Amino acid sequence: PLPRTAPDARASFLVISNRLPDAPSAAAGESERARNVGGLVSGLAPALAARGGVWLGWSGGRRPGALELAVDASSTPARASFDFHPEWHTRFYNGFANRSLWPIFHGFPGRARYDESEWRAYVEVNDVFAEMATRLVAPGGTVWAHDYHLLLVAASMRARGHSGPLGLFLHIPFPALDLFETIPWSRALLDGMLAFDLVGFHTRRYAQSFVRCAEELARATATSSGVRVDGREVRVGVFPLGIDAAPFEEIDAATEGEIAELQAALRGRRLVLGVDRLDYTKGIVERLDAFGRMLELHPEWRGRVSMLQVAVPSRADVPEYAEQRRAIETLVGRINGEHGEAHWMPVRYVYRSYGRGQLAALYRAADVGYVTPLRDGMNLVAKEYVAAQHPTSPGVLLLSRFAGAADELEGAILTNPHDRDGMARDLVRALEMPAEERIARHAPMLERVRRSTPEVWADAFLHELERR
Ligand code: ADQ
Repeated sequence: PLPRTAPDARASFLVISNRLPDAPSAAAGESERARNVGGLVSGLAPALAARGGVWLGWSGGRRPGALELAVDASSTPARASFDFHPEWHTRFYNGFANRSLWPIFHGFPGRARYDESEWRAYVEVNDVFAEMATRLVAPGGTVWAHDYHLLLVAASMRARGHSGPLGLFLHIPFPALDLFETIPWSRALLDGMLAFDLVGFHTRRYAQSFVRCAEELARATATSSGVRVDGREVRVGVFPLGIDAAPFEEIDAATEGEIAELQAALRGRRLVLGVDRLDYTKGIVERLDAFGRMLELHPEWRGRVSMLQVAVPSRADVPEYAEQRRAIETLVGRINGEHGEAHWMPVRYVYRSYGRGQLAALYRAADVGYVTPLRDGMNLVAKEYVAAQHPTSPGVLLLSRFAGAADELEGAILTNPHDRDGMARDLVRALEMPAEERIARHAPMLERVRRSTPEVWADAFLHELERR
């Protein structure tokens, strides 16, 4: 642990996220969280290195008893972590964060449930993060917190005397006022967010919802840069996160081999691909259902197209996720049973994670990137699919209107995942799109994806956060 008495040893820059980017997985099926922040690491690494910053997060371990801060200064970036009390894993992480905030922020009031003891755990864990953070960072240092797990850390850090800039980036959507105010502790959450100096979102719409909630619930006044509340300025900004395109563009020999094998297995059939964490927000059930509907409406496509759905295990100890998994498995069985032939399976489904090279191979081999979340903060899979296409024979991105990425990827076919027949029609349109149109749609998207790297994103956020 860092000595509390040596302020000089404290960092001038601190990143906080619930999980450390490469923390060992806490429970079977949780390693995907680690992967997800992969983009974040590459975005933040340069800033962390340049400033000698530290990344603070939960270690992934669970242990009752005393809280200890473990600092590993030898890793790059330097890391600091602590173990959760076992109750926090249930109440804070699986509880308030994933069964209250996650569903309501994604617009699923029917799935959100509220429990006082979970809320108390959320407040407590945010307080613990704030205490650890205050020990690690100089009082005037810059702090950047990530995501819905940490909405209350700024208020708690201020109370502990932190005076430097505090920023929050929310990786998921921010809901409309009518939904937000159904949370029993909406006002406390909002006040917590308003204690930051800068709050960043992926899209304008989320930023606008936040400003609207602040106006309505906290009597804030909208300004050109955010809101004014209790005599303070809180800046609100839009910072769409991107990906490092290069690893998806450069197909190496091993990946070439994977593509060849896949193509041999397809035997000339077209491939429609879905890749997601197994989560009800991703619309996997609706997507499969629309694929089945397409085969009914357009029997000419039977035997000529296959769908592959790759689902990464996620939050498997939360009941809604286990139930979602069963729903997907049942539906895959039904579609294959109803439409399949001895020589042709309409849907292949795999429940596992893939390495980046393998993902790149799948993306490149797919004629249609079928990315149809019901609601998604951004959705990086859509961008990875674009990056992995061959510029002279690209596939088609069929993208949900309700993914943040829809604001940027204008060459995609935008679809409504709640409209089964509409989505089935859009699938056929994607499958039948002539090469010329595919190229014309893909080229500007690729340009955009290449330019909008995680590093550009991190620089923009930090520049705004530290602007006086
Ligand atoms: P996620 O909901 O996890 O992230 P997403 O943006 O799609 O969603 O990122 C998923 C990442 O996991 C991608 O990099 C993808 O390659 C990887 N992945 C998915 N399936 C995989 C598989 N089978 N094997 C291996 N890797 C797989 C949250 C928000 C998003 C937001 C991101 C970043 O919900 O909306 O885009 O944070 O801010």
